[in-house]
Amino acid sequence: MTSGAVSAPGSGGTSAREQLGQTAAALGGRPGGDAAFFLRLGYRYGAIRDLFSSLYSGKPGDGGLFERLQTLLLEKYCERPDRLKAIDLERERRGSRPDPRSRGPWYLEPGLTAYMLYLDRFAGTLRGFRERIPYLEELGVRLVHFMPFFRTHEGKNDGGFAVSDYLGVDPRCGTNEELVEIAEKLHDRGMYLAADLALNHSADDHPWALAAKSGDERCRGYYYVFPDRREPDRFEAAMPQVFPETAPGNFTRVPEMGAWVMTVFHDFQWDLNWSNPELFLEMVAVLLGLANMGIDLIRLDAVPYLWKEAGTSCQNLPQAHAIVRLLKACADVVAPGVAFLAEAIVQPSEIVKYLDSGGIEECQVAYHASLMALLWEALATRKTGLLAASFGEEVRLPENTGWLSYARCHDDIGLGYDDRKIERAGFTPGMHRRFLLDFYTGIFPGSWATGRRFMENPATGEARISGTCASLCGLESALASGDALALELAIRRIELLYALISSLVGIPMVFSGDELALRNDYSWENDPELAEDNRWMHRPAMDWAVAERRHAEGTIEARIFSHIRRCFAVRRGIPAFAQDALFDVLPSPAENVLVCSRRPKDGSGSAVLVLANFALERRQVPCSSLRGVDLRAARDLLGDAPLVIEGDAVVLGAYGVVWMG
Ligand code: OTU
Repeated sequence: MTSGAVSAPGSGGTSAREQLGQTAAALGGRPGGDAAFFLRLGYRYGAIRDLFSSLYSGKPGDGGLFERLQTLLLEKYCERPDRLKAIDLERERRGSRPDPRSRGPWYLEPGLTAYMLYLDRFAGTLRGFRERIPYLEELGVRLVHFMPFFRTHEGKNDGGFAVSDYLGVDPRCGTNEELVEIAEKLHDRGMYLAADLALNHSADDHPWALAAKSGDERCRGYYYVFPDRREPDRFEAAMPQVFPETAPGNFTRVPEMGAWVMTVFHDFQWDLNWSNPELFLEMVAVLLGLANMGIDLIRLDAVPYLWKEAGTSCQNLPQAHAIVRLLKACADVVAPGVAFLAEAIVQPSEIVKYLDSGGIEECQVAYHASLMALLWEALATRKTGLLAASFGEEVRLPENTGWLSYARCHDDIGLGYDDRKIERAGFTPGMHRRFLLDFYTGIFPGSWATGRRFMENPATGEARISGTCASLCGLESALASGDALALELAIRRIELLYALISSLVGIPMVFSGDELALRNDYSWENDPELAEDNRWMHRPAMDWAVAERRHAEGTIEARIFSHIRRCFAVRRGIPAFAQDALFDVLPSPAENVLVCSRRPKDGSGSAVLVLANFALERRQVPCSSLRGVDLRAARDLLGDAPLVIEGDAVVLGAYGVVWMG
């Protein structure tokens, strides 16, 4: 990994560096203007070459492939707008931790907060979105997380995850130029943009798939295509199913091709064959094309699935990690300001491998799906045992990486808890999962939730859960019954969830509509394109008339919106809640209470205790069980009020959360 490596002899006798230099001139590069590119490439050359050959040596076309990759990187660098190159330099200068003088990477800024939205459902179009930026600023949002908005499959499109043009904005949303303008506008306001790269599969009407269907051999090689069932059957023997109810099996017969195509998700989503270096090069161009539009955080959809091998689960294979590392190294040469977000809904011990594999960077941020699922478990059981046990043993993230924490997102809630920890918390795993499914679908006696089972597997009884934050918290049933106490408790549950994702760990993220307590939207049932997929119930369209009520005192909307805004604002000023701050789960004095201590990593500044009561009744937390905070001086930072003390105990109301510091 020396800079000299770029000068290694190229195939035609001239050095690789000379060849690239000529290419740079041909591309209109300025003399000396590409120094940053060559410096970055030189620094990563060895890593890129080794990863590339570990994946692709011996593949057809091997000889010129690596040179083509370098030329591609240079082309994309030359295309990169100066505005973004300047941002790259600024972000490089910020440096990384643990250098105490550095500000650290942008995505670990203290106080960073995120908001996830579907453009069409939130604002209609990109133009509409521009008008809504002040709304997000009012809430205190800094990172805007767009769901997919590129051209998709006609008809069903899995919420945009069946992409038919990776670099063409869906005309219903707007134009590429408008996207670039939005990114610029966000940057001008000190905000950031996250967007998807659905890199595991394309739509079956992507030009590559269409070409493959009409007999193009090159494009056929971009997918997993088998003439008969022999290979598919070998694969199926060890592969789980993602959508067993609506898309059973992992292969689809395509009559035009007289063949079986791998389709792990829906039949219209064809898995891309990343073992083909030609496909890899295509996708590098896509990745860097996205980066060059001004996207700061690129979400790698379904990243555990990138590499397939018969006889394995086809998830989390070492080559999937090698691909992500190679993509990141390529991005670091062309667009070093860009970070990757891992969409890996697997065990935290597996997720962490997507952040860093043995000191080599992959993604920088990952969704904290297990925290999300644990919070819902604790609400249903009113006990914090499983949450505390799992969170207490939380894997430590590598330096310069962070979590994205959330209560709800566009997907279902999976029940992938660790069985041993379920047992240690006093439950039986199978029964406990069934209880949670019954609870959140309102079947369990006393349940307040109105959710649905998602993707029930009749063979195993397994399922996941759909529903909005508000409806799963009981707001929908409380409004239907008119029960004032139930309503108050539902609101408090939402407040509890947002107070915790804002304080426990990571960048807190609002799923669009949660800030107004939007309830399940049942219109999907009558839309033939959506009717099969009940995740649409928790993707309600923004109702801007309802949003107006956030300013009307006494409304539910005002209460939830101002609570989240307050969580975000207060959190920003607390050094103990910085992204890299330490945390400990303290032994809980009561089975319903979670006590967590957070303190700045470098020892400066004071600790803050996060206390949360998952019970329907008030609870007392004996001061003797709280350490690390000066109890006489402590206040509730979230409520900006003195603590309520009775005798020698701090009092928490029903579902109360206190940030004690
Ligand atoms: C992702 O989710 C997206 O978030 C979904 O909205 C898409 O439907 C899907 O990919 C296909 O593009 O299984 O139930 O470990 O769990 O990629 C959601 C990652 C999913 C998978 C995840 C997937």
